[in-house]
Amino acid sequence: MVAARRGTLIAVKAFARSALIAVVVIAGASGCNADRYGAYLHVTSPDPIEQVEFVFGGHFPSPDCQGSIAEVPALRATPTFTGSSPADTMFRRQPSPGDVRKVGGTEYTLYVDTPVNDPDFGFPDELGHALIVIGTTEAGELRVGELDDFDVPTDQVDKYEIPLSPVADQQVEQWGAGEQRCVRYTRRLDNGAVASEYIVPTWDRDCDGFVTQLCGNPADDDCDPLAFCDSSTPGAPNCIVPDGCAQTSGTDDRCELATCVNRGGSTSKECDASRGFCIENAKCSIHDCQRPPLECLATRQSPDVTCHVAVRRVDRPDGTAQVACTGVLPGLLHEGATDTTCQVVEQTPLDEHRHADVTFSTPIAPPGGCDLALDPFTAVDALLPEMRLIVEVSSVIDGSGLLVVAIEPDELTTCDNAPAIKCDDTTAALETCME
Ligand SMILES: [Ca+2]
Ligand SMILES: [Ca+2]
Repeated sequence: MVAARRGTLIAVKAFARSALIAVVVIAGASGCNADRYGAYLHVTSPDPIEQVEFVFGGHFPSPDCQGSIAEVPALRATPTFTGSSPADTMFRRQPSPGDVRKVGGTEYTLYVDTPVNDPDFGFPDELGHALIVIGTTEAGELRVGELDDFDVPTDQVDKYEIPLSPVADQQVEQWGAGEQRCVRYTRRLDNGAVASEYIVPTWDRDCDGFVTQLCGNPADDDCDPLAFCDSSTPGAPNCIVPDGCAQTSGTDDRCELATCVNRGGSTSKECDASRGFCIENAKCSIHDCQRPPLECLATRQSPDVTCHVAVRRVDRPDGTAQVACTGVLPGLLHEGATDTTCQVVEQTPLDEHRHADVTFSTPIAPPGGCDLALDPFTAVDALLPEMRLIVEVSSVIDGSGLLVVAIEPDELTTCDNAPAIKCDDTTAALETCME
């Protein structure tokens, strides 16, 4: 047990390069008579605690770093919890070597000095957006409190009270290792809603130790950046991801997909044998794309063919939307020999925030080649945003390759007698890889 040093400053401005938080500790006593400018966080527990952990959360740097990290459903960031709520929140963890402290008694005060922005981050990193405090009793039970939107002033003293409360086991989840581990805290809000707050490392949101960094010093070491891989267990879920790697072959000009493996004992991902899917080399740069590799490849290619599909505009409670006209006839996608077959291997909205209710298929076209058809769908007002498809085309006579297809919704005032799908260039050259 740490002896209380009432009213005494133990450490002075211990700025950690990666921490951004300078803390001075006043243990035990509630009197903050030092009163340096900054914030005093006074934690009280209903019963004695022997450890307290301060988990500071900041906003994600999405405006400066590409990718909308904050919009990713937080649900996927946690390994065992399956609940989600529209009121869920997610923050980036702002670690400090002093986050976890041994204490004794029922109260503790943490002094927080002016935060110092680390220029390596490349984005503002102000303290005070979110804080979860986790106390641990001698019996190992948790006592939890939180504080949002507090200030760390440079010209005055702000004192905050953070009462801790007992929690049920399922309310708190911590995973990952060390100072950067993830925290989920699920609780009932003042408005009655149950919601979770997640505080997770900026570049390792699933806390499996494999990093995906979009700006600053880019890194691409996680086969699935939003799924926890327990690499200490052979065969654990999310550690082997089919098509998780998009890699350039060293001897020729092709970008190929391969199985991705996150293995224990390594912080990098490994790309195993290709499954034979490849595309032109110049388009393989997807290291800054948060979507699965095949979706990234689909949305970043220049389309070989553009197909127009009839839609109409409908008013929805959340705004207007384009929905597919039903019953439209297929259009000729690719002319070829009579033995030509086509298969849609990827179809995804160009804008990752859009949702598509429709899928496409490629029936054999009567004169030879393949059609592009809208699959029969049952949803009324099925959403059809601008999309990209990757279609594999093969024929004994003409060889095989890929077509990247742009789906352009053509808006009509009515779907009565809507035209068939119209693909602009039905003789586009297939994209093939050099053997
Ligand atoms: Ca990760
Ligand atoms: Ca992962």
